[in-house]
Amino acid sequence: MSMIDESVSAPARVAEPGEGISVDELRLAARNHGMPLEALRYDVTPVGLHYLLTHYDIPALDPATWRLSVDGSVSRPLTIGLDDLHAREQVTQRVTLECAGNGRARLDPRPVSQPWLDEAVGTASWTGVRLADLLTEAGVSAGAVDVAFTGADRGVERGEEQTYRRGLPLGEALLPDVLLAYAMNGQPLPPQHGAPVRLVVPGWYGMAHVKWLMGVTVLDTPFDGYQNVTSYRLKQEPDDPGEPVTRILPKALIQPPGIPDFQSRTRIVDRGTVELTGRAWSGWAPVVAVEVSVNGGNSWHQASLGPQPDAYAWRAWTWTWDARSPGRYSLRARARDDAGNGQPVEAAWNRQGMANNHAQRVDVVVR
Ligand SMILES: Nc1nc2c(c(=O)[nH]1)N[C@H]1C(S)=C(S)[C@@H](COP(=O)(O)O)O[C@H]1N2
Ligand SMILES: [Mo]
Repeated sequence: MSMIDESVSAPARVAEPGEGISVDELRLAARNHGMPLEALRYDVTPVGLHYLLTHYDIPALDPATWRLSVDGSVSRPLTIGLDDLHAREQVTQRVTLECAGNGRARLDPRPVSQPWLDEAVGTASWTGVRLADLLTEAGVSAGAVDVAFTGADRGVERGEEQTYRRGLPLGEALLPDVLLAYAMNGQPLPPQHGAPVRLVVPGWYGMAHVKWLMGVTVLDTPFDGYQNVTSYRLKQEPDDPGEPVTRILPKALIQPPGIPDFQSRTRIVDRGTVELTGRAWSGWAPVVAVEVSVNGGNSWHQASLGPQPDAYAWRAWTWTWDARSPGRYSLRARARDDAGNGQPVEAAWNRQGMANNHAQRVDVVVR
């Protein structure tokens, strides 16, 4: 690790009251695009519409010479090429990914970082091999506790030069649904989503799904890297150690109805019956209820749920809105999962703006 001057790498901070989004944040937002919300119509998000987040640069890896090492506290370290991965038993799973910073731009005060509103989400069909199969082949030592996943991308973050690296508790890494994925929606991974191979940890927020994977290292001491110990923590004060960000809290999104106003994206619909639809997901347990409210208050209407596809993929919901009177409305939706987790209507504040599952608001003018 080397430290870089503060003029190059600003310390974490929250915006001053009334401080607008800066050019630096806009630059991040333009690189790390969201999913256009009309793409909530798809069961599986087309690759180019899936949200994207990359801390540093997209690295260029040659699939022909790429090798993955599986090492650390194992009895038989492995070095594996792409052909070798392709020759192994293949698994395909539909998984909803959401960035842990989704919703951050609505917090007040606003944590200065990638300024997501509601759109840092997407669902893909991932194909690859089970991580557990490789770990079993490598022979995990008895005292192992964590597994570290190292990407190929390097940069500076809050003054600390680093390679993107995340740790996962061994028990989670051994779950049978964790994949080393080499295909997305049936095609080889595109560069921006981690080519040639990325980790997919169904149910976890985005940061766990390490792209451009180069190394899997079994550790017999807890992983203490930047992306687990400093970043991705739920904390109120800068020096508060905080709790780690893990699985995705339940969330429902509304596919915005009608047509948008270009600038404000306020929706315009004709009065009458409006079929509202959207998606809901949770990384803890299947979604069991979605409710919709019109103009706030305590009146929540039960939506109908579509089938639950794979365990960690979003499910569709619908609710018929009787929008008979012209006027301005604000629509909200909230989901609840089978583990009893729900969604707050107002955002719960934390310093990094992580894991915020407050209810989306869609403004609609009925004409
Ligand atoms: N190597 C590497 N992996 C990474 C990241 C990164 O910057 N580098 N970003 C993470 C974060 S914060 C998110 S939200 C997801 C985004 O995955 P996507 O761009 O395929 O949607 O990738 C994760 N994996
Ligand atoms: Mo993220």
